Amino acid sequence: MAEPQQRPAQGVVRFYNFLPEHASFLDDVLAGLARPQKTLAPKYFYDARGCELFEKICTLPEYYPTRTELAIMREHGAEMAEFLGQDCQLIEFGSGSSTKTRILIEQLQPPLYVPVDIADDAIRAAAASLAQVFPWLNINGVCADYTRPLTLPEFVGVPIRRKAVYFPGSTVGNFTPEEAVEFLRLARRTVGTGGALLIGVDLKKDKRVLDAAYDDAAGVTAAFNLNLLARINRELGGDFQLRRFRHKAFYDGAKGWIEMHLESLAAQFVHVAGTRFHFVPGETIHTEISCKYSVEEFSAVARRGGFAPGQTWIDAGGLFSVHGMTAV
Ligand code: AVI
Repeated sequence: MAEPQQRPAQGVVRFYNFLPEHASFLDDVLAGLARPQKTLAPKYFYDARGCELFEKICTLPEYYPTRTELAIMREHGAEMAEFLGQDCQLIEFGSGSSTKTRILIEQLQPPLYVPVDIADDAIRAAAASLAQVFPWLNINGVCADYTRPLTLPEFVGVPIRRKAVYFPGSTVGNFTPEEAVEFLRLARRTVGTGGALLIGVDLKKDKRVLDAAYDDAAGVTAAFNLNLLARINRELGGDFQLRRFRHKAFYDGAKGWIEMHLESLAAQFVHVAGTRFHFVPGETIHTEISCKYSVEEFSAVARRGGFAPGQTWIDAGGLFSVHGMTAV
């Protein structure tokens, strides 16, 4: 466990909202549904209902990533803290509500913790519960889209030797490899030369295991995917009939990623905010990819993003990896 130089008895908790005033959900939906391959961005899965369903996914027997990464964190959290070093400001991309984050904070004892997420209420809730568990922790909660260039607020008066981005959950897999390189370049700018990255990455494995993880027997992932249409109905006045679409997910070995779609079961018209969209039977809306990497493949992506591979931790079953890397 890293020994902090001076740990305050009571940490300071602040919030910043850097989201643009103009909500882009409607623009993105209209543009995505107008494309030849209809598309909706996976970041829109996570309204309150979507977050609830995702929490459920994380506990499903078929969905191994969450429990596997958690076990890796439990076993190697102290080594990860050592890799990051003392007085390391911890910047998490994602709300920071997970048990993995708690393990890392417990081990690292960072002088400042900065959760960055697009969902303001998720940031506030996570900060409130972390402040209870770690009353000494300074928190700068930032509501922002971390896939865009970002200047984080300073926190004066605490010693910071290094900045580290923590990006658990294999959320990097929801970018194409090219997008992942771009994302890592942004993360590299955030931490600066000599800064660090601790990132969870799902590994390549048997197609049957992957297919089941994204199309579970209880239908929770299907409900999660379909909730995107329900959200458009709720928030944008859409008229999707959910029973006329079905969840479709499969691992494409050639591409190295899971593809998730919503497939139209009939010829139909759907309206969103007054714009009409036509579907033929079998036509799909592409909603997500989830890339799976070998350690070597991800190391190559990271190098292109400006990070040198350092240490990698993997579970005994070879399902999931966590990489500690340094910005060069
Ligand atoms: C958030 N992300 C890493 C999940 C994944 O595994 O790609 C999202 C998810 N989609 C369906 N199940 C889980």
